[in-house]
Amino acid sequence: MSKHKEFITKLSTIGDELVIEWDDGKKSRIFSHWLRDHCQMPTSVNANNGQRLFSVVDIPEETYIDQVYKDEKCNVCVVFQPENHLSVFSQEWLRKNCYDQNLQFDDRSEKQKHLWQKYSFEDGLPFVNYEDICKDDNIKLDALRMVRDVGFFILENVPIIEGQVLNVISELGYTRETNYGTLFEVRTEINPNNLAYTNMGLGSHTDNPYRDPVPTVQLLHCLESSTEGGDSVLVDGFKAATVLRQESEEDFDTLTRSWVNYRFTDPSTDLRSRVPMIELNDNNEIVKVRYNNRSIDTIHLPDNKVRSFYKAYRHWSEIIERDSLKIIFKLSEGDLMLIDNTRIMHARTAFSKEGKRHLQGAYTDLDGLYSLLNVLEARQQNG
Ligand code: NM2
Ligand code: OGA
Ligand code: ZN
Repeated sequence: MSKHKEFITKLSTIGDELVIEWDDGKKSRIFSHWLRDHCQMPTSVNANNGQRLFSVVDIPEETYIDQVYKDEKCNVCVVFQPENHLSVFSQEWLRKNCYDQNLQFDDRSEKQKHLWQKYSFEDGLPFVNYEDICKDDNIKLDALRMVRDVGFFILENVPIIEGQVLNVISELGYTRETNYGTLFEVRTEINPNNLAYTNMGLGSHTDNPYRDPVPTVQLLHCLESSTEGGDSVLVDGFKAATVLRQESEEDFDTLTRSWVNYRFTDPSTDLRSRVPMIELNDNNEIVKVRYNNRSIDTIHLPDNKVRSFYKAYRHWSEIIERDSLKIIFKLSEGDLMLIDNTRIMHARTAFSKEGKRHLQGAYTDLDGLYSLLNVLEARQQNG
């Protein structure tokens, strides 16, 4: 392989665009302002941290490409006027970043996920051994990829010690403290402020839709489990939303466009939000679901929208309780389940008064987990 692999065969300009012809026959057309804005020179981005040193208004509105040529290292040199500014781009950078050859990337989108349903885990649920993620970054990376792709994993052999859930979080990101504490005890209480703290069954839900921003990851660590029942149920909320879209585009649209109020109150708390049950990105791809029938506040909708909302809401609620979408298992003592709370709905079956069931829960956020995933992935790629 030659040192400077030639993969741009021709450079030219047409109007306000740079035209690149690639050796695989592809052609890119890049708007002059985009190119000037993405200048990689040390006067444009800090050489140490890569942060941009100017704002878009610093680029003259009348910017145009005056000259374009390759230097002796085959980098692409572009001279912009009226600044008389030279930008040098590597061919690799241009190919990796130019907007017409690279699809918009959104690691939260349904497009980046492996959607699943009841029979998707015939080879077994995504179990990971706790000690392994602590000792081996490659296994930690695999676990983080499971969060990204299927939305959850179950850690096994987590020491059955109170507070351990916070040690698990510190392996992956940062604890998200809420009114429920840095961690919370999920067990039967007298006079609970939340139905989670009873032996009742809980329907499929995401946690804390009444909080904005919502905690994006939930962990539940099983310390004691000797009751009848109390099984865990998970549903892929993105899959459920795609089923709704297939069955009724109209109902799907209604839920993405109807923002509902959620609320949680106790004597020292009053949390309120107004959010859609299904949230889309700018490409109409599902990026978040929120659902918790226990916490929906008074529904305020315009008169001409209330009937279609109830039709869509009923349809959605019916889909997320379908057996064909559910996986059901029982957390054993020492198991810890970690779930993407923007995607995966969880539920539990009712449990007996006899015996004991004690989970410790806590929240963290996806930003920290994805950041670690990206760092570990880059480290793995660079050997
Ligand atoms: N707890 C367990 O979001 C919810 O209200 C579900 C949350 C109380 C922190 C329960
Ligand atoms: C919760 C919850 C599930 C369980 O605490 O948010 O949904 O298994 N608990 O008790
Ligand atoms: Zn919950």
